[in-house]
Amino acid sequence: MPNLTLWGAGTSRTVRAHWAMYELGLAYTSKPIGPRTGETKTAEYTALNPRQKVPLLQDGDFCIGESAAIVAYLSRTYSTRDRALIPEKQRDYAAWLEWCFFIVAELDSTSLYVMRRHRADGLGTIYGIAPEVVARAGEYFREQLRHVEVALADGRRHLMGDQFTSADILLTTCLEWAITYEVGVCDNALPYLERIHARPAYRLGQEANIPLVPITPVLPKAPPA
Ligand SMILES: N[C@@H](CCC(=O)N[C@@H](CS)C(=O)NCC(=O)O)C(=O)O
Repeated sequence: MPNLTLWGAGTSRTVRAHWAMYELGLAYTSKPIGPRTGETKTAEYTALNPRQKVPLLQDGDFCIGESAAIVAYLSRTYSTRDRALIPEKQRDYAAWLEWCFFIVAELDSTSLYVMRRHRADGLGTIYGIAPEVVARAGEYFREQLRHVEVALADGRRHLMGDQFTSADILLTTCLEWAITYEVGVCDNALPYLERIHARPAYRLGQEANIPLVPITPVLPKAPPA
């Protein structure tokens, strides 16, 4: 019986791990701490994760951070014949890895997270409000999404075809994030999202990701006058 504890709730990164737990039918303890609440900065949490970020997974005495790595680890460790979130065949595995890196590097870190860091209603008060950067990052996101549009154009149900994988978890969170930011998504993404939203584990993962207390941002101290 695994001893799994998942730290973090309330963000597009934390939901990935909650959702994967439900896809794999795993029981786990949730510690729904939030970013910028001070909870990631406690001595207890910093000892577990010096990066002071969520999500973080504890599996017994093993700790792993980075949402994409957590879902990959869970899939690799706890997939069964009926529930597997990673393809087995070597080239399918390579293609899956390519999707994961593409989504995390190009869609998340280089586009959506850049927008979040520089939007006035995001983290702009910390990293600098920069409307032009936000607009360009949105355009870059749309350009990169061409890769998704072309792939889904052949009518596949999921990124890897018939098999739902953790790459679909990553992509869905980025598409939803882009819709929230009114960047828009490509045409083929809409029926794709409908298919994904019909998954029971999707809904359960969303519910598990609701923070117990509202996240109140801790703003940086004003610079000395
Ligand atoms: N690349 C990381 C990003 C994690 C990350 O930036 N998490 C944010 C919330 S989405 C966080 O924990 N920030 C901590 C804080 O500012 O207190 C992942 O995908 O897990």
